[in-house]
Amino acid sequence: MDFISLHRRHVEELSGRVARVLDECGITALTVHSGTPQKRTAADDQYWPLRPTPHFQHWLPLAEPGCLLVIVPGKKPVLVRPPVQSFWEALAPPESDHFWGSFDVVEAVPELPPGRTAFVGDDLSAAAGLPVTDVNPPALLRALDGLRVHKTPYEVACLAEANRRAALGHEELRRLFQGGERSELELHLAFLGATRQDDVDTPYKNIVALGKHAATLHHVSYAKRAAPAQSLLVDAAASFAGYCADVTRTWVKGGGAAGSAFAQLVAGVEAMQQRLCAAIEVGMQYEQLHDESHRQVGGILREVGISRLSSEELVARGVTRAFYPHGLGHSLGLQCHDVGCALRPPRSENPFLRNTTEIAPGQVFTIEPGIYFIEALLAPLRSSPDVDWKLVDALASFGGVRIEDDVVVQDRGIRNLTREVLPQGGGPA
Ligand SMILES: [Mn+2]
Repeated sequence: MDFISLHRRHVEELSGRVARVLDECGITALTVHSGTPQKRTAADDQYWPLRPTPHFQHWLPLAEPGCLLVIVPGKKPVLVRPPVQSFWEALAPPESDHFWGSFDVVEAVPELPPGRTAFVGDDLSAAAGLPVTDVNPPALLRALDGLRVHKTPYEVACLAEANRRAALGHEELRRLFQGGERSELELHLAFLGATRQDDVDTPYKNIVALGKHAATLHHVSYAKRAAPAQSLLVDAAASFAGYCADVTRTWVKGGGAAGSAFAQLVAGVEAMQQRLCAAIEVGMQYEQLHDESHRQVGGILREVGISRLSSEELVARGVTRAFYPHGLGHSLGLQCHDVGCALRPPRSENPFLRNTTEIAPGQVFTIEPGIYFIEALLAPLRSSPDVDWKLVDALASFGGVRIEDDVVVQDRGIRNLTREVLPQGGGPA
């Protein structure tokens, strides 16, 4: 189905769901503001590019400041799009025109029905001039966040397109890494070129880490000079119509005993990531899958020879948490760390887990296990005789491995949006 029809159905479905939410909250009409550019510093007159309010983008991919969406149940949504006054800068036109047909586009705020009208948006000063009764009411925001957990077919198509674009960048970086010595900055710029994105267009700052830099989970301070490295971790993606892909790949090259041990580690994480994807079932707690990933990390540490303890002991003694400190994954959509899937906090031993939902059809989330050599986390274990510290020190120059895909939960099993366009999760470049 084309994007025009998919989007029309998306707005129909969203209209019905929002009408129910408004009714529950006793609200008659909803206004959603697109946002206002933020100043980079108070001292100068430069602004960050607009990141539209996600609740606005849930309806349409328009990244223009000062727009207002007016939703009155039973009526066609109205888009208030004030004429542009600035002659200093011109707004980029939307990349695709598929969404216009679902809205009445006007220049001034229409008359609102009597009753309560809610304002939803980041810029509270924009609410001041509007005839609204409720500004960002928490119960309504929670309910609207909840609507974003279940993705419509339109949203899944946008996420699939974002993955298709991200794959072009990952393929290019794998090729460049395999071909010779490159700096991280050069690889970052090559990713932008291959995906036709400016730095500000990416869904999150590209993570490009050669060698030991991969031990920094969010390595974004790129080395500017080329240097020899046997491993490359790239956590970078693309977006489409406001929807974010989030993809990580880890490549290895060269030989040596440590090189082959690291290659074995990458192969272990790749196989484990695929087993976890295959284990996803409707009705399962996401946190249960996260716990299973720790048992499997324990198994890999044993297989590679980092420890002779059983995987159960490695989990119980907290060893897996030193090598794998982050969560298995998070909800994905209009935000890279999307809302609505962490309504309750994780158990205390999983402090960084951002998804604690029961897995349900229509959810989109990442599956991204990893194993790293982070000295600050390993230092407290150094006195333990149960870890082969010589091997750990030899592997530390590779930094670590992470493999991340974006998956859609279906009635049975999943659709893996990333593997459809990027079949390999990592391994020899
Ligand atoms: Mn992620």
